[in-house]
Amino acid sequence: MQGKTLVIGASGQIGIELVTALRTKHGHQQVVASDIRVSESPELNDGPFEVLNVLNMDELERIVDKHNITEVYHLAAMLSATSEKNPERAWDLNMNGLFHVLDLAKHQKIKKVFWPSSIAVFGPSTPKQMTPQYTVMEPNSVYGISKLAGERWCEYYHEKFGVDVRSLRYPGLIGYKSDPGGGTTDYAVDIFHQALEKGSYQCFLSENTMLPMMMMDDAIRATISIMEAPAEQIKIRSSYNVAGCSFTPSELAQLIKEQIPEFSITYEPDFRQKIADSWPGSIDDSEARAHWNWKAAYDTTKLADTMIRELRHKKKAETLVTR
Ligand code: AKB
Repeated sequence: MQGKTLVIGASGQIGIELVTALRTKHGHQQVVASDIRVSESPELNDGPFEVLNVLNMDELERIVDKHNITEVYHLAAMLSATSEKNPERAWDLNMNGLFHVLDLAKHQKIKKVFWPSSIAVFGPSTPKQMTPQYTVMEPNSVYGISKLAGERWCEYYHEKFGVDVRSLRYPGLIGYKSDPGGGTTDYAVDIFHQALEKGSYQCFLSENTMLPMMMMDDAIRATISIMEAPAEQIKIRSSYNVAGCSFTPSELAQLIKEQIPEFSITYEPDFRQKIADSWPGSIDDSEARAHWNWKAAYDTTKLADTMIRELRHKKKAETLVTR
């Protein structure tokens, strides 16, 4: 019998969209969604769902056995801003969750693992523009340190134990179907909601903070592509740079103003500014392009247009339902 796929951390920003995409592709019963809490999301509840704390190894193993899981997308993690406030919990979740999944793969319980890394693996001493795959990496955020350590462990488990683990260094992810939580790049999603609801936004990063970002459709496509690529094409087992587009808050605000002329923005940088200042402005993803044919489809203008159009539809539909 064909094994099933388990998505851990399915209620998060990527999880909801990834589960939907995987279920459309492989069939609803083939993809088990899981998260630490019961989900109210209709997208997750139209197929199997399990409550799972990835820090509980016995539970993880029980669910893997129960559903005959052969592939795991392990997305449960604490993001950059929340991690700064809870360093020990962040380290525990981000590292031990990964070890549990890698150990199951080492013992052949599961055959393939996806684990997300982040542009947070880079630090203030990393070259800022077109940051290459291989470069100085001295992250100074709790989240970045955990992601860099995770990358080293992924490569180690591949080399030593033959674990088929694949990973991407996600930039900030921008989508209209699900909300981010606890990240430094979250402003670039919130701004669209506030622009449509209130016509103004107070940004927690300064106006010229350039960061790498990616439309969620691109991120889901990259994730599924790297998992489907033949093993010999995956030549990097730590994590691949992937680029979408790069913009500053003021550039994004300008694009929003073109469609919502009354929109205004103010800047009140907080502790997240320091995290953002330590990250690259743009990413060189030559290896991902060469090895498994990666190419982003969304530039900043297409991203902004899509967000505004889709959020308008969504808000209109919500108003009709509540009437
Ligand atoms: C965050 O801001 O923490 C995340 C990330 C870049 O990994 N979106």
